[in-house]
Amino acid sequence: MSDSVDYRPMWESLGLDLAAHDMLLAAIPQMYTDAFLTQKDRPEGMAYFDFVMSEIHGLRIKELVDHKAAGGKVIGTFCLYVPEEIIRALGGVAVGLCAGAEWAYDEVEQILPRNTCALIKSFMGFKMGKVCPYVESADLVIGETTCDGKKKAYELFGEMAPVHVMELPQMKRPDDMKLWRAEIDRLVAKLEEVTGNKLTAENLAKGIQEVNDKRRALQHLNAARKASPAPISGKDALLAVQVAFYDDVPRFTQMVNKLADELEARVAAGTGVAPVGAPRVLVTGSPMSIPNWKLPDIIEKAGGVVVTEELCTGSRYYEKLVAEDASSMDAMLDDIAEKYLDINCACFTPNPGRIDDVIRLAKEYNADGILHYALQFCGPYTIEAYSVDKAAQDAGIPVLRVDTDYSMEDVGQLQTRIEAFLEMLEKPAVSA
Ligand code: BJ8
Repeated sequence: MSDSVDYRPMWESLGLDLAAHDMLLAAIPQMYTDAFLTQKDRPEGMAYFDFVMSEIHGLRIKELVDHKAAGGKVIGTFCLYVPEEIIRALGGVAVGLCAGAEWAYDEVEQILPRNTCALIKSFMGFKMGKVCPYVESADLVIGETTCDGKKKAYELFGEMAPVHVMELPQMKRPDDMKLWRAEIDRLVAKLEEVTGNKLTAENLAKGIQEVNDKRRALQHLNAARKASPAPISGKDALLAVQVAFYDDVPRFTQMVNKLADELEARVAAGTGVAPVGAPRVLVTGSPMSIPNWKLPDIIEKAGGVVVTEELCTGSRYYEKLVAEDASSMDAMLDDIAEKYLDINCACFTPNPGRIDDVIRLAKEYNADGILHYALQFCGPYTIEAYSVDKAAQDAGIPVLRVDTDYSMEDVGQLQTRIEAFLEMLEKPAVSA
């Protein structure tokens, strides 16, 4: 955090618990330095992300406060199914809310079962502990009926903050699409009420284009990761997607495109972050919110390189775009409904698209192995791991299944398992 600006009055005005927030801010820099700043041969373009991270509770929050002072609204989200295009079209700023670290679990476990997944406990803990300036800036939080844990937690969250829950179908039949399309209309009505603005074909077309540009920039960046040696670490690429949920959209797009250009030049020059033979890993499963860098960090410190992520903080976020050729507002909303229902979250049944994506991405990115990561007590991803494993075996790709949470207690054991997995993936040296 910048030393020259005192953000404490701003945090106080947002209602943060300053003492608890100080403790949180004291922990993150060491974690960040250890995971990111110790990496060798990082692309220069990562300096922007280092800066964003250093100001994630400072300058970015100041921007949100200024936006609100000018009459704008901040809308918090926890899930990929919430259409950011509509929020932007109505003059709102969408922010992904804190859910990647253990916080105030003692309080959380007073109201939620201990065996609730870490992501849910985390977002409840950040709210109950009053340490997340994003959630405290939000004029509205949008929830969704994805997994049972989230669905029920939003009822409790709604007692502490204004929440609007979107009903997400759990299947993808034509009637489900009708329900989902109606939910999009309900969201538009709610956001119009909160923002005081009216959705039009013009502002929606702009929202669609801006968010598509952001996703295109991430596609551009990630395309470079197909190369060997990989021009960027998995940790840095993950960080770029994590920041996509917080940052100003046009600025982020510009900086990611700049980084992607640099990666193209690195690929052309054969510059990598890991040796050519380093085991290439695809990571798939539950989302990884800031500061959950645990698994990519272990993989890369053990000599592997993560080359792609089939995650909500990965390809599920940037691979698909909203069509840009609709001319009426209704047709644009149809396109938005279609694009979002096409996300392959494990909350859906059946969910063959995710399995296909994992295998396709493993091939496109030349992954030597797949690490399936499920947050402990996450039923959808833990159960779907079986189908991913089976499809990968059929495709001849080794899989390591890891169930973990945000604590550091199992790091030693995970290191041992991951090192053994990477050893198995190492290609035999070609003799002369
Ligand atoms: S679209 S993955 S962001 S729901 S890890 S809370 S599923 S018990 S986060 Fe998710 Fe949207 Fe799907 Fe993506 Fe429940 Fe599992 Fe916890 Fe989860």
